[in-house]
Amino acid sequence: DNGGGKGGRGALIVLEGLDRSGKSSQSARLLSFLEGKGCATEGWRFPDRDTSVGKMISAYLANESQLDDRTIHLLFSANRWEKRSLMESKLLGGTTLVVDRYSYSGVAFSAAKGLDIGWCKAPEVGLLAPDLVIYLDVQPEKAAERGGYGGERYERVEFQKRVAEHYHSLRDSTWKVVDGSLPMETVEEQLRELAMNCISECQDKQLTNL
Ligand code: DGP
Ligand code: NA
Ligand code: NA
Repeated sequence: DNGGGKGGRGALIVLEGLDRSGKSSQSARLLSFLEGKGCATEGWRFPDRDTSVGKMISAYLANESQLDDRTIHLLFSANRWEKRSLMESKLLGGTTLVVDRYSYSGVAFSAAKGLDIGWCKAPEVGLLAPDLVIYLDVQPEKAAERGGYGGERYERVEFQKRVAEHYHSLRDSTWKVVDGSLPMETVEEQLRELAMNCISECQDKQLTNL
């Protein structure tokens, strides 16, 4: 049994948004909802700080190490590449993945530093394409008010504003923008509906690449 998928593949569902947009709590809520529905689901997140590449990223974000902008960009991308084959086998085996951040973070955060967008996108080409990208839309100022930032490298309002602009330019047909300033339960309800529709629609669709 591959769990609720009626033999079809799992869905690749990505949550994107600024820091403190509510992605992590909403991912967790969505995950337990889908599990409760008997759907084979796993929650993933990028950066995956547990791998050796992820540990380098984590040190960089904590300002414990300094890396050239392009170097850290490629490490974030490598961190997604090192999980690609596992991601593919999970999806083909019928497991839906709810992923907290993906390639769009990669492009938006690096482009916000002034790197060329085309250059930023290039290493993402060939990673698995999401079936659904849910963008939690929160004003940078509002996000900053939410209990403040944790002190990591990118957690500054001016920088997050530029990230937001780049996110907006990345929207495509797989994106659904959800107003992340609505009450948590309302956001949660919208995510449930988007995810359930996506899971049933993509069962017979082929996996594609970015
Ligand atoms: P999180 O663990 O979701 O709080 O993400 C850590 C920080 O790293 C957050 O500020 C977003 C940023 N980030 C996530 N993915 C990437 C990426 O691929 N490239 C860059 N430059 N930044 C990223
Ligand atoms: Na963060
Ligand atoms: Na998060």
